[in-house]
Amino acid sequence: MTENLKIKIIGVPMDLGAFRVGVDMGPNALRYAGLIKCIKKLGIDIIDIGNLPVPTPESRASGRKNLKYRDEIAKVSEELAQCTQDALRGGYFPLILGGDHSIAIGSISGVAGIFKKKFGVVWIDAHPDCNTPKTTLSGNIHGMSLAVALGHGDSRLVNCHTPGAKLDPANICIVGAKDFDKEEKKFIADNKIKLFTIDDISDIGIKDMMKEIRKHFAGLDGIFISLDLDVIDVAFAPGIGIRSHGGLTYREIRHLCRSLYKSFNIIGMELVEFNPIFDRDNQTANLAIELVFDILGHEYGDYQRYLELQIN
Ligand SMILES: [Mn+2]
Repeated sequence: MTENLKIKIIGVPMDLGAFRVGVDMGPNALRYAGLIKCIKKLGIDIIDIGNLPVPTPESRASGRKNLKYRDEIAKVSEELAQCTQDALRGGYFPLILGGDHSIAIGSISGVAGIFKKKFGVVWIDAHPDCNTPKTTLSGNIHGMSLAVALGHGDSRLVNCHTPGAKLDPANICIVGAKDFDKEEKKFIADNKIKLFTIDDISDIGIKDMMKEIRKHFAGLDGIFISLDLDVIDVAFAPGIGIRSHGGLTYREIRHLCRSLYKSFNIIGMELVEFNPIFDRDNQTANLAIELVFDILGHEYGDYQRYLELQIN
């Protein structure tokens, strides 16, 4: 994947799908933390198309209680789908910076525009985001995006970019989930979705889990990574929309991302739910950059930052 790699950065300052202000600042905070500068140093061709326009929640009424800001999210999703598809068509690796996890509706629709149903998604997240307007407790669309990609829920969202489901339930693996709504458990079972909970990872370890994911995804043309940073324990990633204890450790999430690089033809990724308001000393932003490097098959971490300080 890294030979002749070209990256297109797409910022999506979306916070209409979540309930807390701050994740809209994610894309710019990652830029400020040096994400693009660091990638450029590798000699990789990188274009930043900037941020897609997203209305602020204060400027709108939220609409239906079980489907908040549906119209606005649908519109941004259409644009993101087009940008993602254009990036892939131009031979770029789309690196999409959220924003809350509702952006997956657009990004996965864009990937589906090129790869049809011959791609898989690794959904790395503390939550499975498998609610529908019928089952949601909060009405926040960031908890529905995976169900939408599979063709369930509000029809305007489901029909983003092209009509119907974008993803076959067999072509998804949820990794690291630990907080489920009751109806989500049923959704996962009914759709026979491959799931590795945080306890499964504790039981079998990342190595054996990866072996199973490779088997599960055999025969697909490419893999898209949807990385919700709330899968990481708050001790290592405090700058998160929904913070929780008991998530993946620093070592586990980095190992997982390096293993994904070694295992798959990764065609694009999104980083979501980074909330710089709650970050401490850029801890979460720095980790997010390291995870991007891991997924691209490059090294970046404390030691490289130390060397940069010595050299400059
Ligand atoms: Mn999520």
